[in-house]
Amino acid sequence: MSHEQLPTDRPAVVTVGLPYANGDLHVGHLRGYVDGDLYARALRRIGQQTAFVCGSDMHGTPVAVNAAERDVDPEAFALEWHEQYRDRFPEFNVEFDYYGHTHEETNIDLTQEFVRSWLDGGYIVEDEIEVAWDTELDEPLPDRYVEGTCPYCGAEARGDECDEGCQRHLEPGEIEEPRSVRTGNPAEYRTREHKFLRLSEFQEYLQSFIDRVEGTDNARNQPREWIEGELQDLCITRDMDWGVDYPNGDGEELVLYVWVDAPIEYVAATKQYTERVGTDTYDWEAAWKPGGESRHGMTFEEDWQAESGEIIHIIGRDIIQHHCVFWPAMLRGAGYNEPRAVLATGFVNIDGDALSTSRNRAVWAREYLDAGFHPDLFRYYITTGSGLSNDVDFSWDRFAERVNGELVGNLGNFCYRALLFAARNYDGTPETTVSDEIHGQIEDAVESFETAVQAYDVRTIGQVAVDLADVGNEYIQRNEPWNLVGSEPDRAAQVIRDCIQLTRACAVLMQPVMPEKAQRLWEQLGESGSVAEAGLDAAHSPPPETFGEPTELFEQVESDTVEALTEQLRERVTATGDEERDADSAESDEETVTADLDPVETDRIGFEQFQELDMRVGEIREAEPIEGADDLVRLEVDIGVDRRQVVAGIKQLHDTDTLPGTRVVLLANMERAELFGYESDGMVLAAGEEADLLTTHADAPLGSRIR
Ligand code: B3M
Ligand code: ZN
Repeated sequence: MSHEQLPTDRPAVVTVGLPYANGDLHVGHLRGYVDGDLYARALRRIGQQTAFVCGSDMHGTPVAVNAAERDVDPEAFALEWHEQYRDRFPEFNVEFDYYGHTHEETNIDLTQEFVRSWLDGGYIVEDEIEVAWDTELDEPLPDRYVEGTCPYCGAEARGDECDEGCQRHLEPGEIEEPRSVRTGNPAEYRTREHKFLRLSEFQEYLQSFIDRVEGTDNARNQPREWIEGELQDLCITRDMDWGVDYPNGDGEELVLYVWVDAPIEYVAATKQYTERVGTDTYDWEAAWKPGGESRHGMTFEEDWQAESGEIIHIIGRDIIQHHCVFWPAMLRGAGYNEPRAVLATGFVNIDGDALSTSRNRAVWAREYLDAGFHPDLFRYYITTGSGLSNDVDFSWDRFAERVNGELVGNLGNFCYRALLFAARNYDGTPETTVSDEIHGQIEDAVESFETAVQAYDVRTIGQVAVDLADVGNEYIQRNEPWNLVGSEPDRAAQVIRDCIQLTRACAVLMQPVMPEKAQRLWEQLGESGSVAEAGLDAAHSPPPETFGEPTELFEQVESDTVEALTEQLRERVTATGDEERDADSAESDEETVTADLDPVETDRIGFEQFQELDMRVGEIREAEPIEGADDLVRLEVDIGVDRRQVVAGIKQLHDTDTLPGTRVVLLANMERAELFGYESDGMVLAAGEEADLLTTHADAPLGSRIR
């Protein structure tokens, strides 16, 4: 059983996870918004009515903690960031149909309406629980106000999320050895009364939902573990002032947990979009609410097929549980439609290492623009640098390499050559029809675009035009029209006619990923309208008869610019690293570790026996915790001659985010093993209780054997 093919005649809504209004945007944030914008544009391109909505996440401790640190009012603090984001997104050609925020009245009202529906449905219970308390301040410590140890994986965690370990959501009272973030004191647990959404009521529903939701594999598979086990009720209230009040005057001192009102903003923003443009243009209820038929008495299967919109969420892979477990239950409990697809993106690494704002290892949105680069270059780089759910590396070197090679050298070069030749020799499009060969190539490209939209394959959508330009470059090179104009004018005209059609198809197909560049190319082809509004068929229709000489679409990124930007980043990271190392060594001086040491083996081995061990210098490229396994991490290790997937039991001992880029020693001829469904093809060597990873200290190339 699967969903109807896109485009459907129902309205679609594409959303991206709401940014917390609490700090500057960097390229890691931008990835999801650019992916979402590309996908929404691609949906419209295939004729799907689409609203693209988002908003700033204003509430919760992520905002309150940062505002308190600066001693400012959380509302004013969040609003300031909200306004910055609202203005920044369009600078990257991320054009939401509505960009709101969670503190707007529409969202507050709608959130309270959701809660009332849950109350009416009997989905809310009240319970006494233990919450962390700062005894010095005599105040409760919700969520990020408390830190401690994750009860599931032992990693250092925040009150409501194991952000550095197993990524699980943590309920109040679960974190072990709690400490107050405000005073640094150990926190105490105190009994308080709170409201809970009875997730267990939705277990059967969620099990059926997860079988039909589309999107990335991680979003469809990870939640199984959570919904197959016992579903813990979700505490939906907090002891805080900043947030949406719990409705009905009940629980007066309580606000709703930020993860209640945040996703509801997806609905509120769509509603506000309708309020702005009118229901004839876009009907938010058709997207979010079930159609005419009552769902009463329907099976889950009949139900999801009932008239509903196409709701597509794009999120970071760290918030899968919120979107594939809590959110569908919240929607169902209030009688709303469920998501059709959830796409969970990987993270952005910087120069091979995890992006870390605290280590200053980040490239900021502002910094990119200040360097004078066009937003469409970043959009292309970030959407096509890896598959959607994999991490993508950002480095200025690679950025320059890809822009210069793929955009300047391939796409830009092809279009420029074709247009210039056509303008000079024919004043525009030569009078002949497109050859079968090129018509077929364009047809294939259009088809892979359409298939990629069905498959939520953002990378392919972003790549199609560049691949088609490859075809064009090869074609023009092979046919050498410049040698034919004099001797075989008809053949020359045919070749250029074909190249102009390829250029036109490139403009149409590149529009979702590089909207501004596509529009410029469209105009160079003599068009005056909007390429966004021309349908996908425009890839095949003839271009205007006349147009003038073109200008270059892309500019080369100069190597001294790259060097300067790389240096700037390195200096910043090193400066922060030095400060941290100073602090670390001061700490470690205090504790001298004496391990319980094993005596040395008395059985000696020969050199030949030693040589049977094929140990290689490697570098970790990717690292991700394996869900459900207490201490396992899946690593991708580059050993020069090969790239190996290795499962290592080091999750509790290392910060997974910082592992990529680490040099290690890999036992490459270790027997293959399967752990938690993942094949482990090698073993990373480590020493001691803390799994201190073995490494080399000079520059032995990757793949060198240890002898
Ligand atoms: N504001 C940011 C995050 O956890 C959070 C997303 C809300 S989406 C409804 O990535
Ligand atoms: Zn954990």
